[in-house]
Amino acid sequence: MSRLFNKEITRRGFLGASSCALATAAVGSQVTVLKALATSGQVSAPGSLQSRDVFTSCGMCVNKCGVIARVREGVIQKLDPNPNFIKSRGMLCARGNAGPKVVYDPDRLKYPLIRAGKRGEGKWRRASWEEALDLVAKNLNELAEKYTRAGTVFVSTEGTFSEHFFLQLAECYGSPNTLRHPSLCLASNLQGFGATFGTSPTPDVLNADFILMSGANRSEALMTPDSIDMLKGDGGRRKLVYLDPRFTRTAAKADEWYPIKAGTDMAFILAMIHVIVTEELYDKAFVEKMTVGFEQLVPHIEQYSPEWAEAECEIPAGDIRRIAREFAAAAPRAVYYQGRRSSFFDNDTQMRRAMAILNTIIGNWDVKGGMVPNGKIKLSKHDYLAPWYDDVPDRLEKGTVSYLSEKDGSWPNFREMVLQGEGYPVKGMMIYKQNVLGSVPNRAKSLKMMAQMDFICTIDITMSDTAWYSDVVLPEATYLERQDPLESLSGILPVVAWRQPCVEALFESKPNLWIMQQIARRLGDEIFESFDFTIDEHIHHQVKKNPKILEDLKSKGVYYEHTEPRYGASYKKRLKTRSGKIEIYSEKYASKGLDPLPVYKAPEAVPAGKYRLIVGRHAYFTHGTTANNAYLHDIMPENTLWLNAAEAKRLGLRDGSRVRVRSAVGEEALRLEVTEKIRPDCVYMAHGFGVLSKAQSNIYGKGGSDAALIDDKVCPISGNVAMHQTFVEILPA
Ligand SMILES: Nc1nc2c(c(=O)[nH]1)N[C@H]1C(S)=C(S)[C@@H](COP(=O)(O)OP(=O)(O)OC[C@H]3O[C@@H](n4cnc5c(=O)[nH]c(N)nc54)[C@H](O)[C@@H]3O)O[C@H]1N2
Ligand SMILES: Nc1nc2c(c(=O)[nH]1)N[C@H]1C(S)=C(S)[C@@H](COP(=O)(O)OP(=O)(O)OC[C@H]3O[C@@H](n4cnc5c(=O)[nH]c(N)nc54)[C@H](O)[C@@H]3O)O[C@H]1N2
Ligand code: SF4
Ligand SMILES: [Mo]
Repeated sequence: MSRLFNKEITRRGFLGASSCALATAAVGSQVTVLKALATSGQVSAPGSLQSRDVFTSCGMCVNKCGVIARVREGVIQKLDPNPNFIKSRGMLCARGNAGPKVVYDPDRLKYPLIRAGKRGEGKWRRASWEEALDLVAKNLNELAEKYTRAGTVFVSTEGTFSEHFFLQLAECYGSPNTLRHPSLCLASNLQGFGATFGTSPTPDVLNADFILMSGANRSEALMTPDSIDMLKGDGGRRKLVYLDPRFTRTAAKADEWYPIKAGTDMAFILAMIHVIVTEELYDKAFVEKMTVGFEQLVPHIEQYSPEWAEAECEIPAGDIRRIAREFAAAAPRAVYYQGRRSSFFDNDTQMRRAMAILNTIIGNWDVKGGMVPNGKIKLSKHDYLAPWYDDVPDRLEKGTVSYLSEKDGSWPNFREMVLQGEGYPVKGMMIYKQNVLGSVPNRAKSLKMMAQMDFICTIDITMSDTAWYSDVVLPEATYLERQDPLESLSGILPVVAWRQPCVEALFESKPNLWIMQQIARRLGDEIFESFDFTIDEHIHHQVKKNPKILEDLKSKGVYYEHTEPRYGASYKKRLKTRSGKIEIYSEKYASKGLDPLPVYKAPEAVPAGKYRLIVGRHAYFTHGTTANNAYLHDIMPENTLWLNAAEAKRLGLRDGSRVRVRSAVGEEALRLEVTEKIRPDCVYMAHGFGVLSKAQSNIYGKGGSDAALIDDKVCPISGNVAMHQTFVEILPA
């Protein structure tokens, strides 16, 4: 636990302490902020003035780190890491520390709002919950009547435990059309690893002696515990080889960094396999016992020599050969870390297949320091009976890709069909915790899609761009103000996390379950029946087979079944693949007419006078969610366009000057950051800026939107978007 509590720490102090990517600092007192809001008549005095420490989970990103909220005089003064939550290794990052500012943010959503002007004009009328919910239910009923229940799409992102209730509403309402974040994020990853192993395993970063990473920028794109373990390792033998067209903070920590040509990682991986196979460095016993298809791999891989790969990926053949030998020598405590976001190129699924195969042949499966299948602690499921509707068609974009997730869908394909008027009309959008206009590539198309809607309702905590273009905006209580259901997080050390209210919900914000219940009630008894429970009842039901879970959550803020990894359990079972073994050669893919072994396809060359746009994370920001947070905004007020110094010189552009960036689908203005830290053929910008919503008062008008520039290319196997296939030109502003 931090000793910083009770010390007056200024905001500058906080910033100084968090200038490294992983910060464990304290946020200064919120009392003044709250008092300022109270005297301006914006907030009532805090309901409870007691002081207490509350176990809860961070809600600033997907990691859900364990938190102890220090509540003093009814105000969240600061958040500390919960030392019992092993997954986050006693860390709260800069965003986690800035959490209280989400609650005490003058820009947060306070009341239900109904659009008063044109969409996007920013004219709103404050409404009562009663009126706003009636309007939502009336529209959902009308949409069902006119277009069937598939005529409304339910859009959401995982990250709050309450998404569950939103998906339940979609199911009970009767829409097959749910669009979740995986087709913007990790769908190709899940597909490529799933096709090989029957599951997407977790690299045992803490115990691996050799880690290879392709663009998984863990020092800035934080994933716990990997971001911390990657730096520490367990015994000082660790070697990290990192490929990225940019010199990131991960590159700075790596033993070797190669500025790989974007989109060519598969060439590097195939050449590694080539060396390991031809030099017989693979694990023969493992391959024999645990895999199918090695005999097809041998002739297939012959064409992919290191010399061939060097011409593609621009990593010297000698280095590829050496790295392959070192990697095999470190086996099985060696991993090709697959990363998370795999929305880079349209061959991402096959690229992840290649990674999985490379991991397989060195025999690193389900052993210490290898690729470990995830465990998950069982919670009892909440059973409900969704009404049956006869006239509901299949998902709109069904059949557009080889493997479409029924639950997650494919955002770009879905949107395209709506725009082309194919299939059937979709005229309603219910949106929960997803910022479509910031997160789905080709913002102009998303705006067009939204313009075609009869009705859009967004449930958010701030006036996101998507809320700004909606008809009804409903304010959810923030993660520090609500009780969420328990969440079982899978991993090498599976854990149950929970989220308790630290303070009463401010203004008129309400938890998602309440909002869903109120909508369900208005949609009729048959739907409401499934929602007729309290959150406490739901939680008690979740732990009914193991009440110890709740006891531990109350006393420690977290529940673990075991706190040391357990390896090898999967060897006793059939894997969830067709053959029951690890599939180097995929019969499943062959039967769908897909390449059963990964075949290299070079990315389109960068046209003369243009640059490839690549995007990614900044440690201080979660997508578009935290850029307006006053503490974080203070550290980095806008994103910039990284351009290689030699190119800037050639174009006569100076560091700090404003430029226009133009792609085939949009144009944005940004400040130029001239740097040696990027290849000359790429430019880079951090994701999450360039907002349309004037209600994001700190960041409106600052930086540029990557979603406005990125073209909407799609992986034909998984339906994931491909974000790095956009070329831009740079013009003086
Ligand atoms: N701070 C912070 N952490 C986060 C998140 C966040 O928003 N903020 N989001 C979380 C989520 S949802 C996700 S999915 C993960 C994302 O985790 P990552 O996938 O690791 O994150 P990105 O920053 O998107 O990674 C892009 C990196 O790949 C590089 N790159 C681009 N093209 C190529 C290429 O062709 N080859 C190689 N080798 N590298 C390339 C980019 O320069 C960039 O550094 O991060 C998670 N962690
Ligand atoms: N251009 C571009 N697009 C991308 C990416 C990229 O790098 N570049 N990355 C992709 C990836 S990996 C992912 S995972 C997706 C993420 O896509 P999104 O989920 O759309 O990402 P966020 O910007 O975090 O948007 C979350 C929204 O939820 C709101 N929110 C936050 N907390 C709460 C809450 O407690 N309750 C409610 N109701 N709302 C809340 C935020 O205010 C915000 O409007 O984006 C993808 N899209
Ligand atoms: S990584 Fe940071 S923002 Fe994400 S859950 Fe952990 S503390 Fe919160
Ligand atoms: Mo993601």
